[in-house]
Amino acid sequence: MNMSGSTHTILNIAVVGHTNTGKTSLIRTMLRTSEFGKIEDAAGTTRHVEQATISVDGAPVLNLHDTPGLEDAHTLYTHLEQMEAVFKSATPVKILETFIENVSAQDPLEQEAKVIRQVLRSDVLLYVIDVREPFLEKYRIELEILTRSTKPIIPVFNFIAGHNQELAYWREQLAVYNIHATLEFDTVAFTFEAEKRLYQKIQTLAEVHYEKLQHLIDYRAKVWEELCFSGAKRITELIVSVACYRESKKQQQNQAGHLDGEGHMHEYVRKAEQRCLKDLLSIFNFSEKDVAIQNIPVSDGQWQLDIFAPGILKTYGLDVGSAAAKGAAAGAGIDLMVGGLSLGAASALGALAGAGWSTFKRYGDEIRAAVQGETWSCVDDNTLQVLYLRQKNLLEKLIHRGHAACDAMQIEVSEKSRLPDDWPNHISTLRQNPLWRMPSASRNTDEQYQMLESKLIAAILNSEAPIKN
Ligand SMILES: Nc1nc2c(ncn2[C@@H]2O[C@H](COP(=O)(O)OP(=O)(O)OP(=O)(O)O)[C@@H](O)[C@H]2O)c(=O)[nH]1
Ligand SMILES: [Mg+2]
Repeated sequence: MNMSGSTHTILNIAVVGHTNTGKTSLIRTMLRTSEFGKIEDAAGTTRHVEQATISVDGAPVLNLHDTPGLEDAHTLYTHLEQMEAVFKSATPVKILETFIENVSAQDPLEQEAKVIRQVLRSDVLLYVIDVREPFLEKYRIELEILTRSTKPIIPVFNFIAGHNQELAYWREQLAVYNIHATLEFDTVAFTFEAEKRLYQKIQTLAEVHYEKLQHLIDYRAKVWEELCFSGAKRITELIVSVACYRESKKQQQNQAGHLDGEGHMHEYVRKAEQRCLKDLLSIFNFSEKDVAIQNIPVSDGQWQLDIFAPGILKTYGLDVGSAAAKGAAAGAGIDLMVGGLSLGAASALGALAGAGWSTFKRYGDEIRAAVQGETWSCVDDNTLQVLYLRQKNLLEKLIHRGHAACDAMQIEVSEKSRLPDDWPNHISTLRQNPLWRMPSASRNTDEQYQMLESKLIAAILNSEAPIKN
C-alpha cells in the first residue's frame, strides 16, 4: 500500500455518503490497517479527501478516496437547482462541473464541493449507508445529486448486525432509484466473503479493470487462507507442546521448597499459552488497539483471566459439575499412568528385557520410571480443553476482523466452540510421545504425528474454513 502513485490506469473509487456512516472505517478495513484517516463517532470527522492505494505485488490496483460526509445535501441541491434555472441547456454533469469550478474556499458549500470534485474524478462510487437510519429526505437528495454524476453507484450497507428489518427497508427504497446491486459490509465484523463480493460488484461496473481486480481477489483469498492455516497450526503446536509435557515426580520432590511441581507445570502452561497468544496476534497483524476493538479479553498482551483461575471452565462452557465431582479443577495435573498410557509397568519391564535400543529410546522414560518406581505427572484434560477452546475462540475473533471502530464494542462471534472428534485419543497419543513437545525433523516427518496434526488443524478450521474461489 502506498499513499501516492500514478492514477493513470488505476481504478479510482470514491467512498461517499452521509456523515458518520463509516466511510473511513470501510477504507481502513479494505486497506487492512487502522493507520488510515481518523474515525470518530461524530459528524464531520473527515474534513478533506484522502487517498490510499491498494496494490498487489507492488502493482497498484485501485485508489480509494475517502471523502468528507455530506452534511448539507439540501442546500447543495437547492443551489444546483438554481444553477439549472440559469444554465437551461446544460446536462446535470455539466452543472456539477460548473459548481465545483466556481465554488470559493469560504463558500459554505466548500465541504460538499470537495466531495463532488472527487466523485467526478472517480470511476465508481461506494455509497455507505448506516441502515439504522430511516430513509429520510436528506438521503433521497444525496442520491439525487450523486446520480447526476452518471457514475456507477454501489450502496454499501453498514451497521447491519442485528438490523435485518431496516436492511430490507433500505433495499426497497433503493430499488425505487433503480439501484439493485447492493452490498452488506459490516466494517467491524466483516468476513472475507463480503469483501470478495464487494470487489466482484466493482468488477461488473468497471470492466476494463476486471483482470486486475480478479488478481486482487485471488491474492486476498490466498493470503486469507494462509493466515487461517497458520493460526490453526500455531494453536495445534500449543496443544501438542502442552499435552506432551511431563514432569517427573521425583524432580518435583527435589524442587520442593523452591517451586512445587504444580507451580512448575502451571508456569510452563502459562508461558506456552502466552507465546501462542503473541504469535496469533502477530500472524493477524493485530495491534493493541485492534485487540480492544474486537473485545478480546487481553490486556498488555496477556489474557485477562489466568488459565488456572477458578471459574475458567465455566467461561468456556465446560462441564463444571462433573469436573468438580471428580475433584479435577483445571491445573490439577494428573498422574501419567492415569493419563491413558498404554505401556503399563509390567509391559515396560517386558519391553526392557526384550527390546532393542530403538524401543528403549522411544519408551526410555517410562521404562526407567517403571524400574525406578518413578512416576510422571502431566497436564490434565480440563486445562487442555480450556487451552484449546480459548485459542479457537480467539482465532474466530481474529478472522472476523475489521479495522473500524475506535471504541471497544460487543461483537460476539457465534459460539461454535467444541472439541475435535477423537480428542481423548489425540491427547493420549500426545502424552505417550513426550519427544513431540518441541518441533523436530523426526517429529515433523512422523506419519502418526502428521495425521494427528492435520486432524487438529482441520478441526480448528472447520467452522472457519477459508473461502476458496
Ligand atoms: N457497530 C459498528 N460501528 C461502526 C461500523 N462502521 C463504523 N462504525 C463506527 O461509526 C463511527 C463513524 O465511523 P467513521 O468511519 O468515522 O465514519 P465516516 O463516515 O468516515 O464519518 P465522517 O468522516 O465524519 O463523515 C465510528 O464510531 C465507528 O467506530 C460498523 O460496521 N459497525
Ligand atoms: Mg470519515
